[in-house]
Amino acid sequence: MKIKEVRVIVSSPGRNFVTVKIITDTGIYGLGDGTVNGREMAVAAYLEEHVAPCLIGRNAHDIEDIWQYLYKGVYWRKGPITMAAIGAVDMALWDIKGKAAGLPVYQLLGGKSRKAFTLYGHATGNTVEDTLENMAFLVNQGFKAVRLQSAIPGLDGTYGVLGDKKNYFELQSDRPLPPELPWSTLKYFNMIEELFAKARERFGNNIHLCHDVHSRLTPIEAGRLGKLLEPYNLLFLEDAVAAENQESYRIVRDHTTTPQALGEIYNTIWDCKDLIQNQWIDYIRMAATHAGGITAMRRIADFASMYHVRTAPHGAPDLSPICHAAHGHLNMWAPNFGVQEFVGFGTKQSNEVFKYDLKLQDGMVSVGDSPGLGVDFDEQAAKKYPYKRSYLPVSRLEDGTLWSW
Ligand code: EZ4
Ligand code: CO
Repeated sequence: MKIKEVRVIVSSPGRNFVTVKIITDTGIYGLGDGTVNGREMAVAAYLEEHVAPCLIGRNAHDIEDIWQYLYKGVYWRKGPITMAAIGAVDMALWDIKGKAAGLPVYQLLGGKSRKAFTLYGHATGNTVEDTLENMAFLVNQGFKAVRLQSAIPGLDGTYGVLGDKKNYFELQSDRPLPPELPWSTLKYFNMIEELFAKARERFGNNIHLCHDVHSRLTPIEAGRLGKLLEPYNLLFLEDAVAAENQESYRIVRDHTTTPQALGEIYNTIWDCKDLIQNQWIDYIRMAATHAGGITAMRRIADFASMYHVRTAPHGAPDLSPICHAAHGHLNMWAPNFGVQEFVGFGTKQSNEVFKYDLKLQDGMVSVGDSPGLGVDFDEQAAKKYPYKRSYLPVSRLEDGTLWSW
C-alpha cells in the first residue's frame, strides 16, 4: 500500500488547524492533526517542503520505520514543529492501517481497557460565584471531574477567563498581535483557596477537582499552593511550574501531597523522563499532535505506567478533532489512563469540516467502531474558512516583566 499523495490543509473553522491527508494507491486515506497554536504555517511549510516529498512511494504500513525516519533520519531531532509534523503523519498512518484492517485504532493498540473514558470539563468565571455556577452546569450534565479557574481580583484579565469577550482563546483576528495579560502571584494566592473551599462546600466530596496554574509559580510557591489546597483533595494541580529543568519538581514534591500533572507543551519522552522516573509527577498530559503521534504517546504511556504515572492528554480546542479522536483511541486502550481534558467537540464551524465517531454521555466519552480513527475532513467545507493569523497571549508582571503564560 504505497503513499501516493500528501496534502497539507490549513483552515480556520473557528480557529486555525493544520490537517494532513495521506492518500495511498489503494484509495484508502488517513488524516492527522499538526496544529501548533500561533505557529501553524511553520508546521505546514515543514510538512509540504520537507516531509511530503520523502513519503511518496513508501509503504503506508511502515508506521514505525517512517516515525524513525522523520525523527532520527533528519539529524535535527525534537522541537515542537518537527514533532507536530511527525505527529500529523503518524496519526494519518494509524488511520490508514485501521481502515485497511477494518478495525478501530484502539483495537490495533491492544483493545479496550474500559467501557468509556472520563473527562474533566472547564469551569471558569469572572468571580468565584460565576465559576461555581459554571461548575453546576457541568455537574448537572453528569461531569465527574471539573477544572476550576477564576479571575483574580485586582488584575485586569486572567488566564482562561475572558469574561464577556469569549469563553476561550479563540482567534484574535481583530487583534493581530499577541494580547498581553497581567500576572501577580500575590493576588492569585489571595483568591485561590476560596475557590476550592467554596467548591467543596457547595458540591461535596464526590467530584474530582483540578486546577491549571499555567506555569506561573516557582517551585517553592507551587509547594505552598499544593499544601494550601490539600484539604480540598484535588485530582491534580496542572503546570504549577515551568519544568524545562525537571529537577524543579523535586522541590514541589518534597512539600505537598497534592498530585501534580504536567506535559501539554512537551514534545518527546525526554522532556518528561526524569519527572516520570523519579515519580515527581502523577499525570502526564502530552498530546498526540505535539508529542509525535500515537506511536510516541503509546511509548510514553507504557513508560509512565512503570512509575504509577497516569495519562491525562491535553484536550484544548487548539487541537483539531483528529487529535481528540487519536486521544480517544489511546484512552480506550491505555491501562494507565487517568482522565481526559475536555473543552467541547469543536464549534459549529469546525463540525462542518470535521466528523468524528465519539459519543459524550454523563461526562464520559465512548469511541465508536469505525475503522481507523473514525474521523473525516471535508476539504470543500474547509475552503470556506481560510487561515487567519492568530496568537496566544503573553503574560507580564505588573511592572512589565515578561512572565510564563
Ligand atoms: O493554554 O491550549 O490545559 N489546557 C491549557 C490550554 C492551553 C492552550 C494553549 O495552546 O492550558 O488552555
Ligand atoms: Co493546561
